[in-house]
Amino acid sequence: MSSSIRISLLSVIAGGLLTGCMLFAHAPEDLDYSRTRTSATGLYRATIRPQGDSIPQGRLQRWTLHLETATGAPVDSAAVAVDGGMPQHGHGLPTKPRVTRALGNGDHLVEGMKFNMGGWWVVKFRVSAPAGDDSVLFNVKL
Ligand SMILES: [Cu+2]
Repeated sequence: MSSSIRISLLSVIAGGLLTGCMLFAHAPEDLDYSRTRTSATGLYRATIRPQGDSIPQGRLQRWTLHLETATGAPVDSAAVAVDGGMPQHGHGLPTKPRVTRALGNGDHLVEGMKFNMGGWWVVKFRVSAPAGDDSVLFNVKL
């Protein structure tokens, strides 16, 4: 291999590393941190209400998830799975939060939420209800 080829290969590798680091440094600037969001295919509107309204770091917490249909009817009968993680770190949630019960009027209790570091998190709820299956994603910044 000639030395000029070796140098250009090295610069490609270095450039790739640099780009990777820059991706890790900042969350995308256009992220929507709204606490009310529409599900992926538009079947539901969901609102998260963290306990005490703020989202602490490193502490187990309960959330309320409010679900309604696109036309605003509360959704009480639903199976909801919780997933999430930090897209930039490639890891999931440190706990396995669960929706443990319906509280009425479209509200559902989410137990076992925990965020063990600062930064950009996503929390995804997969909803199975009579109106159909859909998922809704929230961005959370700690
Ligand atoms: Cu992380």
